[in-house]
Amino acid sequence: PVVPRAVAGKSSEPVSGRSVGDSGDDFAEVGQICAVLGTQWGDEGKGKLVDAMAQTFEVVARAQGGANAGHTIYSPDGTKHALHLMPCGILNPDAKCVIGNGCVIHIPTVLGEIEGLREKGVTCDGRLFVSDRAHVLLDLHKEVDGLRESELADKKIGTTKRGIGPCYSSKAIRNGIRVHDLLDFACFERKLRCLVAENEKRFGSAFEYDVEAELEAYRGHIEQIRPYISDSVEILHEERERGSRILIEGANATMLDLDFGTYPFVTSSSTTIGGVCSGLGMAPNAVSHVVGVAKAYTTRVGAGPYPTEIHDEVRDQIRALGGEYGTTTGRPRRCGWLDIVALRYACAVNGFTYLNITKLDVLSEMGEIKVGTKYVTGEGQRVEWFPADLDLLESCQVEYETLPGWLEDISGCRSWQELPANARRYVERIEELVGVPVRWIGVGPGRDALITK
Ligand code: 2SA
Ligand code: GDP
Ligand code: MG
Repeated sequence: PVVPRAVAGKSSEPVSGRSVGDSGDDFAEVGQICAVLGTQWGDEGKGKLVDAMAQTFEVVARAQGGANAGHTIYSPDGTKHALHLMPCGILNPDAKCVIGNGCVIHIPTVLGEIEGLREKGVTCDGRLFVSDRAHVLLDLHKEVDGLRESELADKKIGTTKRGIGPCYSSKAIRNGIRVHDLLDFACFERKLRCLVAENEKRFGSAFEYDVEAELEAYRGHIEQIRPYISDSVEILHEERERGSRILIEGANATMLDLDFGTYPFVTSSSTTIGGVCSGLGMAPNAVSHVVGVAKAYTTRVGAGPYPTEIHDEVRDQIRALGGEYGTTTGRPRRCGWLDIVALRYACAVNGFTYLNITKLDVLSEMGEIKVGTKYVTGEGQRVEWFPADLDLLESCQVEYETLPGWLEDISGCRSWQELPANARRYVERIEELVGVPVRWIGVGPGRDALITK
């Protein structure tokens, strides 16, 4: 693995400054195989970085998650794309895209995305590979997701109701249906009927699911998805051997990880670096760099502890300026200040070699910006490591550092030098607090609104 640059010191002088597109070798520093992962509770802008980086990669792969993810990207002509299962690399017409074995795939959603892209002039034919080892997420799983959430009454997780938890449950309990099973309809039907019987037993008459309709629909879906079904593990291995650059697109984020997140208020996949290896059949020593994407503030959708959450009008201001509404469900996102305790934890778990700070432009109207640096318990004890105990977390107060804002529009800045001194100081303070270099800074949703530091 390539050793990252040292963190720039405390100097407020710019260390370098070129904007994306200045040279043909942007992102060369991340080496052959790079993973881009969320550091917070999702929606950090992973899709945008992946889209920008993907222009120089031969392969872009998703390792986990399903259509719960929502990645919004814009092509240079301004066309908006909200992708859910499709890797954001699809906008590079020369890139191969892989939906890996660790994903849970709602086939009609993928087909819908293929069709939607085709209507916008983007073809997936011959360059989209859907893993035969991935699990098929059925409408049945969505129905179960809704039923489980209803049962939780006032303790709901706040899932996207896309069937994610139930599909990964089927996988773990070993009665799931893999993409490979679709190639033998009798086998698919047998396995599906087993799942139905199990859920009828579990939920009784509340389980309202039309198995015949889903089976019938799959007769068509299977023919449409068949050309894309592949052994993605073999494909990725061959591409790696050939020297192709492979970009791995994370979905959801560290604090939603099944193991490391705020369990049970998490998603059901491994959203951290371990999930990259298991979700693609990628050896850990093959990954040259791991880039963590962090919003300049934080957001969260769904329930669960959120130490730096803001409850006053500043929340509304951030939500409005940042357009903080779910890409998949349209739900308003909870908003808060940057949380250094959580970010340090994410850096430790994932081994980030670089950070991308996104949406810095959204803070441009703030006179002062707060950064949560420590948690303090009711008894006055400092908590500097993100705790497993959610009660402890809920009872903690956050200690903040306040930094001056810059109060000017930065959305047109394309170099580090162009950023106002206080904006640079904010980024440098983050580097100091977490000890990982910030390499890219997002100042707008467009592909070009990305500063290389
Ligand atoms: P699930 O559906 O079982 O994965 O939900 C479990 C928790 O994970 C959260 N989660 C997300 N959080 C942020 N963004 C996500 N994707 C969409 C987006 C969300 C949307 O890009 O905006 O549109 O609402 C995402 N997916 C899952 C979820 O809120 C639960 O807390
Ligand atoms: P993801 O799930 O991490 O890919 O993020 P989402 O796409 O769900 O949400 C991020 C939103 O912020 C999208 O609407 C992006 O277009 C937008 N976005 C990404 N980076 C920036 C940025 O630097 N500035 C602004 N203003 N918007 C951004
Ligand atoms: Mg998202």
